[in-house]
Amino acid sequence: MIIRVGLIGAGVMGAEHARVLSTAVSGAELTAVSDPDAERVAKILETCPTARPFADALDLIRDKSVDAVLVASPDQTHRALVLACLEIEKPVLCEKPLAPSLDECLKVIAREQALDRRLVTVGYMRRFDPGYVEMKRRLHEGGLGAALVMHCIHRNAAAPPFMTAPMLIANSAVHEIDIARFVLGREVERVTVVTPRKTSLATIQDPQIVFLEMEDRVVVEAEIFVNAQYGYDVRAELVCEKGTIALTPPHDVTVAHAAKESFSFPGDWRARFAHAYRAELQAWVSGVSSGVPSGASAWDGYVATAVAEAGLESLASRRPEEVRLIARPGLYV
Ligand code: ISE
Repeated sequence: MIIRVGLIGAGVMGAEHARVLSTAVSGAELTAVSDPDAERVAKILETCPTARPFADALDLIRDKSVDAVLVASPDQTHRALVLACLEIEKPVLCEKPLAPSLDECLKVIAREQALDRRLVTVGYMRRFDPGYVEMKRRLHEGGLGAALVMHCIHRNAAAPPFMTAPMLIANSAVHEIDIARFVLGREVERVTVVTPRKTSLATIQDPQIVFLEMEDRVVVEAEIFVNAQYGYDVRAELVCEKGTIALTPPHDVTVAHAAKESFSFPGDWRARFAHAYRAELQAWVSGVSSGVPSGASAWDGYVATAVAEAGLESLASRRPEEVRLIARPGLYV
């Protein structure tokens, strides 16, 4: 069975998803692309001749040549597009965040719950990164004892000009929030954002340190630094009672030259998480075929936004802020 995918959003992530879907995922075909920027669409169509352009994203969602929808458009468009998919019960993979505000996320959850069927997947791709998967496995295997602290580093070489200080939380730290929940299997109770001296190489408050106090008093500490200059660098170390589990930086080779040994950092998240993006898309396509969903659910998307919202409050108040979640609906248990 071939799943015919319609892509909404032909920017950086949309183009990457189109490339991965048509070159590295089995059981799927890109049949439709929509973006207000016709040039971007044309660029994708050059390499994906099976796809048709759609001027209107809602027409794409409703079209009979589309079995499932991949949303990679700007964050503020996510809610309406995901709800339109749910309206006609089409599976949808929505890039993170599910929606920028809690109200919007709750609307999606309510609609999906009313259908009593999981159709929404949120693109928290790190859940498919072999390093984090192994970290989770080793922790839950039990030999290292209980998790105590998780140290995370999230550095980008340079933020785009539209990046604001709150976006360090809402756009970047959400990955740390989601992966901490995924690895530890615990919810976040309280968030504190601390702002160190800011780099002179940016106008916004950068870096920021995010502390997540999880259930059972496990603490996650994440440095978010989006103008770190030297490359894209994501690290994590989980400190347990009897040892630690750390990600090893993925690089194909180390070069010994001129009395030094070195390796290169990826330019951005597409290269660093290439395996995760491919595995996420493959799992989604396979899940659409089999009817068994995988990856982050709408509930996970809601929780990440709720924790980020508490983080934004803390950024403004300079105090720890509580995370208040609704009771987990039965569909997501
Ligand atoms: C970007 O939007 C992403 O999702 C990347 O994974 C993240 O590392 C980056 O900081 C964000 O800006």
